Amino acid sequence: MTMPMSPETRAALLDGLRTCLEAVHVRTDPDSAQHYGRDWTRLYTPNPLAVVLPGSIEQVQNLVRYACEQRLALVPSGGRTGLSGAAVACQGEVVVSMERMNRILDFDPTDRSVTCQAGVITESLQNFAREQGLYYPVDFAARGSSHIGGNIATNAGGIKVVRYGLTRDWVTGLKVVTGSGELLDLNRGLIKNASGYDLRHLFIGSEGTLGIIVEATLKLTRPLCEPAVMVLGVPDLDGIMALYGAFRSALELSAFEFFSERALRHVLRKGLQRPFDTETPYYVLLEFENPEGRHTDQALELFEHAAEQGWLADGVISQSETQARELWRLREDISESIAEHQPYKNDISVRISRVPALLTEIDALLGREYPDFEVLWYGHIGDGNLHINILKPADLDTATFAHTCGAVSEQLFAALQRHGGSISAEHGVGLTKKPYLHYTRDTTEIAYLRAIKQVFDPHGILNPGKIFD
Ligand code: S2G
Ligand code: ZN
Repeated sequence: MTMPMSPETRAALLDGLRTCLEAVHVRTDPDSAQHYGRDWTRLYTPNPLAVVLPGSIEQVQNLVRYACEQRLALVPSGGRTGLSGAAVACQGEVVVSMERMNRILDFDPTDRSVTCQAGVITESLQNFAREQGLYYPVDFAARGSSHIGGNIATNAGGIKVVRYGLTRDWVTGLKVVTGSGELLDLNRGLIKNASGYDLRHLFIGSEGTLGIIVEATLKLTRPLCEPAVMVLGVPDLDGIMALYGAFRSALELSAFEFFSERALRHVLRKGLQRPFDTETPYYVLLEFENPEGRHTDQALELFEHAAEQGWLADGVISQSETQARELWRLREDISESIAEHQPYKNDISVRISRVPALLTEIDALLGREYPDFEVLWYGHIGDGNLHINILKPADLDTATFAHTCGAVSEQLFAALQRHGGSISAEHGVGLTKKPYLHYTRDTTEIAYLRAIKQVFDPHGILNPGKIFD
């Protein structure tokens, strides 16, 4: 816990912050503390010293230099849609919101690249790309709230990774203010640049602990042409990866997701329709380009073969863009439909080849350890990424529930370690997964992470306590 600050010290620090940017953008009201002091986790009480909203790179540099002088912790803040507490300010830190730095600065049709400030909303960038006849293919349910800067700081993945990869694969340039207040202008949009270490990749996924991302250059691609969506009813876990092998060998998949019947029931309660009459324990949602219905026959042949093999029991293929969107909602609306149950979330990954063995092992573990809890499975199974959500019983207090789930997480992560997996596939480490980092990174590697932190944030002011202490 931080030492209580004297009123005089607090007043002096706030005055100091007001020398870095306009006083109106230094907020200390309780509503701002609540709104900017936390992400989508609900395990921590926001308690920032202040929230500042810089409007320029120079102001961000002034803030960092002042924070260095005063040894003042800064929490960089985007859309705060994170699920690991990485954007939480509960120790008297200063939240540095990039909300005001939200402009698209440049677009080049030849380079097919766009340069934007960190505070651009993901969906705004996606819409801008569409207006240019192009596509920014990193996509997920939080697109309407998340910021590009936060997507880069967490190397956001989402629902199209099987074909388009992660945020990391689309960043061709990055401007970052380091923990010393220096501005780095990295790679500048180049496709090829063999001039030494590629520092941009250190900042991508660094969760605000190495620098404050202020601008990014991102490449764009051609749009998906008439994507078709199939939802398949799957009788058992083995069928899921068998379907993946069959469909990916014949079609260019842009998504391969799965979810359980339990997850589907929560989404249906919000008014959506079942994809078909048959109820099965699991469902696969896959998407592929289908210009003029060119691949429909092939998809239906694959469907028939899979049915003969017993990999699926029923299914539907979208007949229109509207139906494709409705089918996607069955998967994308899961997270929001269960939020009221304050779920304990695990977001794990293994190599695709290890998914069947891991699924079987974890299914047995969770059945044994969580007999009374409702456990939901869903995720980007095509990337080897599973989201396991345990819903908090209404009559169980949050602390007891979190402690119980945390104990099972130790067993879950030990199993994951045996399969060479990661305790965090896409949501990051932040605060919630920090105690388990050693299951994925060994002591040698963690020592190097700390050494890198020391280089870029020598005074330890950037998001201290996130990822590791
Ligand atoms: C998903 C969204 C956050 C969650 O739905 O793919 O990444 O609820 C998740 O786990
Ligand atoms: Zn996800």
